[in-house]
Amino acid sequence: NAMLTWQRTAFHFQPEKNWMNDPNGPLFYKGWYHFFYQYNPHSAIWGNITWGHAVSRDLIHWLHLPPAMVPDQWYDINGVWTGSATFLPNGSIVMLYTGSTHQHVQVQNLAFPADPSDPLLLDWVKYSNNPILLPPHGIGPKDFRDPTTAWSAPDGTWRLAIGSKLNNTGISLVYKTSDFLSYELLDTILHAVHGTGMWECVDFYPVSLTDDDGLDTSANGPGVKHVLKASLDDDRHDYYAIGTYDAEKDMWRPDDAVEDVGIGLRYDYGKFYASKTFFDQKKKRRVLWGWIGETDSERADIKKGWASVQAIPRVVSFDVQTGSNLIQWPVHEMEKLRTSSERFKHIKLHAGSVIPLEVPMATQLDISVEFKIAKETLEETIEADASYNCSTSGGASGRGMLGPFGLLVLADQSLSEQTAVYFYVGRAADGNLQTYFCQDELRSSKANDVVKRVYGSTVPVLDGENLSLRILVDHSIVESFAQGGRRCITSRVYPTEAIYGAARLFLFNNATRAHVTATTIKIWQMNSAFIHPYSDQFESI
Ligand code: DQQ
Repeated sequence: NAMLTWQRTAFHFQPEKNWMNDPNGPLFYKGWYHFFYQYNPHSAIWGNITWGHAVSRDLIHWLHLPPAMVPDQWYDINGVWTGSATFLPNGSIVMLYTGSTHQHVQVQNLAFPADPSDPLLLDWVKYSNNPILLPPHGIGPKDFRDPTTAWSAPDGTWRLAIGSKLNNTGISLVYKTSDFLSYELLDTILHAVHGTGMWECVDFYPVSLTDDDGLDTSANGPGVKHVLKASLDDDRHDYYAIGTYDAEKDMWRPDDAVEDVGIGLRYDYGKFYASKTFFDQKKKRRVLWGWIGETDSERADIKKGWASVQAIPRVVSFDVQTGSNLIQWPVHEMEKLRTSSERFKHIKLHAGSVIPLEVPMATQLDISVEFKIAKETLEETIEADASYNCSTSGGASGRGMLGPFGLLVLADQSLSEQTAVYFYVGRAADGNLQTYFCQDELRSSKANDVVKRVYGSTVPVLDGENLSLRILVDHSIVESFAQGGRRCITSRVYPTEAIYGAARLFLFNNATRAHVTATTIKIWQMNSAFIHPYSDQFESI
């Protein structure tokens, strides 16, 4: 059971025990970051859904608080499901959430802080006239959930979006309200994508084209684009697209129809779902929370007494360099957990080599590496490899001329267990180089009840750029960022041998042709975050 204990994370958010899923209503209020989440207080599997609650000064160290809302009304007795917070101009908070009724119908409800002067927002009141919205005509009673944060429209009233589907078309409905008590369904929908199924946890927000600062959800105008995100119930990934919001018509259109919501970009190509952003007024940034589920068995989860973690909160911004994707980067506060570091320079990785990186411990790490492929190898490689696909490639053991190369994390000395994070470079049909970023879990664990995959996608690499990786290793989670956050991949892994002091770290180059140099390597040991259980003494903070 030392193995099961080891799997608990040190700096990724998780409750003290039991089941967690979606992030809910994240917000910053009177000096505290609030994080609510879908929680089962009674077991390590989904059910009895309640809003768990925790607060933090810095998004890293947390105080657990009592549940904010429990299923205790006819309109949410089968679950206090996902919702979002909206700040009114006077600074007060409106919380909208989905309730699953006594008849399992999905309805929308309203709640507010019982005592706005309490920075910890310990008590929540459900509105006496709940539910405020029932599934509209033509929408299935179980296809109507997860209200967004509201934004203000040019006419001075509010808008909010709710995900649904019509046949197999994923859609986002839009409602208009001036007081959050009565609502009007607009005849136009925000957006629809054929074949994408039910849209869960829709998120809709502006990004600035001119600077890195985040924008308030109501911001619009020149120099602003809008991101629409949907969590696809059918394939369990979070898809976003960047586009233009017409505030007069209440419709959004993707910049590039091929990269539309549900068929184009994902926030994360690994395990990452039901995410939600909020605007952090304190640091003028937009922060993304995402649920990282388990990929072991329910039996194992019950045995260990808990399930799921949250990704490290990520700052999201528009990538001005490519103009076609977001940048996601761990909040800078997490760098406070860095302790000692190891630095290496110019390590040559000959084709076919594996090189150990000596670090004191390899289970709580923040790793950053840059790679350079020798120019000659690039020029002489004519191989057309346009059809490479991380997921079907067979992973890090498959060999091509220019890849795979990267790191092996949570590996044991004999490499019998290893999680590979790597690049693979191919030549597309048009003759240009195409870079793929992949994460291979196939050998991550000897346990036989674990789902193991190879995840990944192409990643944009601009002229003159080196290839770069940042990898957060935290016991059973590997969260990786390529090219400064243009693409992300998160894995849950369950090593049986590569744990505690037996965990190792390696560089590898499994290419047949490419000589690769790891030009700079920085590896930080990471402290554990303080995660405090709740006690009444916090009420006096
Ligand atoms: N989880 C919630 C729903 C949401 C789903 C229920 C997404 O509101 O659609 O726990 O994971």
